[in-house]
Amino acid sequence: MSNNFKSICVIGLGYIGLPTASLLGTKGFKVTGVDVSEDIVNTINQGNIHIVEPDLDILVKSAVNSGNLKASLTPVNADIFIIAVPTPFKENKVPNLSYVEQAAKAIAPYVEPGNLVILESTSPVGTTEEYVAKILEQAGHDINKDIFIAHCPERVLPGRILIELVQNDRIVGGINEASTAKAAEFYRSFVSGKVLETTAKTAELSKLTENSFRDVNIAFANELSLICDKENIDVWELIKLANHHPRVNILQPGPGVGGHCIAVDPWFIIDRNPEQARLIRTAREVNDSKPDWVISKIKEKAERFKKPVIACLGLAFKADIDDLRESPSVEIVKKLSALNIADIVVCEPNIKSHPTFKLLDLETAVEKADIIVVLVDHTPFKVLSASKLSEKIVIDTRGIVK
Ligand code: SAJ
Repeated sequence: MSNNFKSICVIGLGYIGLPTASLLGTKGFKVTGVDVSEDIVNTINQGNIHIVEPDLDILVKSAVNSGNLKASLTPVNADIFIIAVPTPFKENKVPNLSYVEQAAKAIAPYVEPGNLVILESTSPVGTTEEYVAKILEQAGHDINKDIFIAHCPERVLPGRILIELVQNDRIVGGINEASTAKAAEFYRSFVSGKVLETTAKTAELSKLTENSFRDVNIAFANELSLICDKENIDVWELIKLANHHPRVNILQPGPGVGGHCIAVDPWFIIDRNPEQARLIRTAREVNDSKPDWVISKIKEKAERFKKPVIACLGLAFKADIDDLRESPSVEIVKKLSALNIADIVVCEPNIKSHPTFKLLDLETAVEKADIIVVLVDHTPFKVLSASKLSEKIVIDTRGIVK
């Protein structure tokens, strides 16, 4: 543990804040996790969790039981403040920084000289300086003398969060050199990967760049899937073959790109650099148009029936998680239902119920279906085999039915 830092206040107890808070709690820090939701605060204080992530339940229970993790509705004094709130975009794809603003305003009265404030939320270039530092300065802090402020973007992959929180390299960028050094010292106390030092703005853009890189590469795979469909070529076989080249590594096509990161972050670059970010914008458009293309394929097949039963397999935005945020599968099922051309049944093994869709188990959904649409490559779906489904029409957006 870092010598000077003993207590930590984490703002936002979601997919990043909660794993971070509980991990730090088990590393000897006294952690207070703050969230605006009373339900979340109560759940955590009982040693339980409100999200699905491998091993997170064990970690939270152990941190809470040891007395090192407490959840609260309001911030407390601490040596370090970590802001891990969402940074979504508004209707017009303009970043919505209101949660960051609220978080910075909420901690301002509790920050004291010598404290370190870290923004972990994925943020447009300039947010650390123009929002966090500015708000703390307006609250009366001398941001270049009294306190340290840095950005350290989270880079963990949902499903592997606890492993990646420790093992990933981290990029730390302060608003000045002293802030960078303080923040880097803190991360080095619990990260086994490299802690790389830079400026706040470079750290912000590096995170956006990583997710845009992935988005552009998925768009390439999605574009190939349209070309292959037209040419009647198996896109999965094509990619497998092309990837034998030592310098080619094509990603996988799917029903679109979901989640709260890859489908969002590129817009933060485009918003500030509309004339330069041409490829990044096109990739976003290619990926965003994929759900409608999948729907058109389903419609084409459904026309052969009077009113078919369509089994949609998977709602999550990717395999083996319960997270439905920005999920192309949800978009597809919703739009398909609105067309009223079929009876839609849904199977999503990672959630217990859904407010709009009635969920069935895999066997029942498949048995009832005339058309099976694989939307997510969840492990339990991998038992599906083409030979056993020969009576049915299968639209496999993930290439798992062999
Ligand atoms: N997807 C494809 N084809 C692929 C890979 C992914 O269609 O070959 C789709 C997925 O199905 C999903 C979406 O892309 O809908 C995003 O999934 P993902 O696994 O690529 O990424 P996320 O959103 O779960 O997490 C990403 C990660 N970023 C990178 O890999 C560069 C993670 O490290 C970041 O911390 C996270 O975004 C974040 O919070 O920003």
